[in-house]
Amino acid sequence: MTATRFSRRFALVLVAGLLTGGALAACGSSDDSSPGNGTPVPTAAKVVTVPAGAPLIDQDNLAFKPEKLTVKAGATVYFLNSETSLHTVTIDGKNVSGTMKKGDVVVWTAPNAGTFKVTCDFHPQMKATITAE
Ligand SMILES: [Cu+2]
Repeated sequence: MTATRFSRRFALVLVAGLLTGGALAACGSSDDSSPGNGTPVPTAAKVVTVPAGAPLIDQDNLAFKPEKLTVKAGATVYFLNSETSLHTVTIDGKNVSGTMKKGDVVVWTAPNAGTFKVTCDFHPQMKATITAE
């Protein structure tokens, strides 16, 4: 685990996958899909503390770090965007984060044992694998 150089305190969090309704103007995402077309986008944000030692994947230098993470099934995994580039957390093809700005933290819970592929909608080269066991 090497992603410990940044502060884990008081990061902005987008609660992944739990929020419905509302529409967030996805600033910066200018791909072929546009917001407001019926695709649910997480909107609410709150300040949370990432617990010390919690599973954490850092989005930095256009990469997920670490690229491989093993957790227990049901574990909460934190994702932090620590750079100015916009990113997403997309799990097995489903965007669970909306657009993440620098400092945003997204929480995702491994629903069961298995292997989950993590990608970013904006950067095809960004890949990580979470193994829940
Ligand atoms: Cu990205």
